[in-house]
Amino acid sequence: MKVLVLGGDGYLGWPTALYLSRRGHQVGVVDNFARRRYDKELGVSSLVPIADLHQRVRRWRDISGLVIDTFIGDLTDPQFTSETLASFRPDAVVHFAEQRSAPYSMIDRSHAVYTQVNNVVGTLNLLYAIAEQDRNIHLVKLGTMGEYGTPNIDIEEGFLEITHRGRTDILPYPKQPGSFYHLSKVHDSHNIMFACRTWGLSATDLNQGIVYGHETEETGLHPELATRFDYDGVFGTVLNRFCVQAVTGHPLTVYGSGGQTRGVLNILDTLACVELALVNPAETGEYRVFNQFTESHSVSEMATLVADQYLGKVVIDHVTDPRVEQEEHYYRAAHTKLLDLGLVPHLLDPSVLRHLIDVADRHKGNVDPGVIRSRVEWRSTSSHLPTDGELDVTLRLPGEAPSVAGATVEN
Ligand code: NAD
Ligand code: USQ
Repeated sequence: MKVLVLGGDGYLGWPTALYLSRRGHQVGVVDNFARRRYDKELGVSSLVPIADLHQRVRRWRDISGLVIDTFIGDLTDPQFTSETLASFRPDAVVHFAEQRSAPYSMIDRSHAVYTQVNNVVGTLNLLYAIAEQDRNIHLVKLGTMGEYGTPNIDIEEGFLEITHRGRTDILPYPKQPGSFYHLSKVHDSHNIMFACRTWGLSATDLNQGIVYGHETEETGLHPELATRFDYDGVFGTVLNRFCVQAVTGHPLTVYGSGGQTRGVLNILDTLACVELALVNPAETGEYRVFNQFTESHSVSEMATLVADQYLGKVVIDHVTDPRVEQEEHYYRAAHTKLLDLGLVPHLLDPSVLRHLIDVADRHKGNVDPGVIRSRVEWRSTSSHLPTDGELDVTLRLPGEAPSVAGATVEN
C-alpha cells in the first residue's frame, strides 16, 4: 500500500512511518515541524534526544534499505496539501498532524484559536484534496477518546442507538469534550462524517486513548531513529510523566482526587491498530469509528502502579486539579472493533512499566525540573507561562504571513 503519514515527525507519526515501511508499505511523511516550535516556545525538550527528520529518514534508509519520502509543509495551506497528495498519490492517508495537547489549547485565546484553526482547517483541506483527486483514498484519522467526555452511561464506538418518543435511530454518540483541543477533534469528526456522506469518501476515525511507552522495534534500532518523549506539564501525558517524576525523585502529580479514569494503550498497539485499519479499509461512503485503547485506569491507579515499582518509596502528591474535569465518575467504554480485526494488546504489566522507567532513568540527566509542574489553568483565560529565553512561536492563520500573525506567550 502507498501510505502518506501526516505528522510523521511526531511522537506517534514517526514510529508509525517506520513500522509501515518495514512491513512492506511504501511510505511518505508530511510535517511542518510545528511540534518542534512548541518546544522552543515553551522552553522544553524531549527527554530522549531526537534527530531531525532528514537525519531520521537517512538513517532508516542506511539501516533498512527502505526509502521514506518527505514533504515539508503545513496542512492549513491548501495548495501544499493538494500538491502533496497529487505528487505522492497514496492509497491511504494516516492523519496525525494536529496540535495535540489539551493544556496547550487552554493557555489563552491565541492558543485556543491556533489549535482549532490548525486542526480543523488542516483536516478540511485534506478532505477537499481527497474529494477532488481520488475518492478511493482511505482516510485514517486520529481522533481521541476525550471526544466523549465522561458520561454517566456506557460509551459506545462512535454511535448510539436512541429511542425517542417511540422512534429509534442510530446517531453519533453525544460529545462532551474537556478542552478546546478535544473539541477540535469533535469538529473534525463532524466534518469527516459529512464528507463521507456527501462525497462518498471512506474514513476511519480512531478515537485513541492516552498513549504510553517509547521504544518500538524499529525506533530501537538506532538512537537517530528514537521518537520523542514528552514529560513537561503541557505536552507530557500522564503515565510517561509519572515515570519521569519517579526517576527524578519528584512527587507523582495526581491532579485532584485521581479518580479520573481514561482508556490507555501502549505505543506498540497504536502502530498495530493503524495498520489494522489500513488493511481492513472502510467501505465507499462509510464513516466508521474505532475506540482505540486496550484498558482503562484511573489516574490514581496509574500513580500507584508506578510507585509500586519503587516499593512505595515514591511520594504521590494530590495537587489541586488545574483542569475542569470530573474527578470521580462512571467509566465504561466499548473497544471491541479493533480486537475483532485481530489486535493482540500489549497490556500495562510490571515488565512494560519497568522498561519505560528504564528509558526515563537512562535519560534523567536531560530532565528540567522547572517544567514538570502544570502551568496551565483551565479556569483562567490567560495562563502566563514562565519560559526560558527568547520565545519563538509562529501561530499562523491560513492566508497570513508568519511574521504578521505571530503570537507570543508573555513571561
Ligand atoms: P505530536 O505533536 O508529537 O505529533 C504531531 C505532528 O504533527 C508534529 O510533528 C507536528 O509538527 C505535526 N503537525 C501539527 N500540525 C501540522 C500541520 N498543520 N501541518 C503539518 N504538520 C503538522 O503528537 P502525537 O502524540 O504523535 O499525536 C499524534 C496524533 O494522535 C494527534 O492527532 C493526537 O491528537 C492523536 N492522539 C495522541 C495521543 C497521545 O497520547 N499522544 C492520544 C490520542 C490521540
Ligand atoms: N493528569 C494528572 N497528573 C498529571 C497529568 C495529567 O492527574 O501530571 C490527569 C489529567 O488531569 C487527566 C488525565 O491525567 O485527567 C490525562 O491527562 P493527559 O495529559 O495524560 O491526557 P490528555 O490531556 O487527555 O491528552 C492526551 C493526549 C491527547 C489525546 C488524549 C487521549 O495529549 O492528544 O487526545 O490523551 S484521551 O485522554 O483519551 O482523550
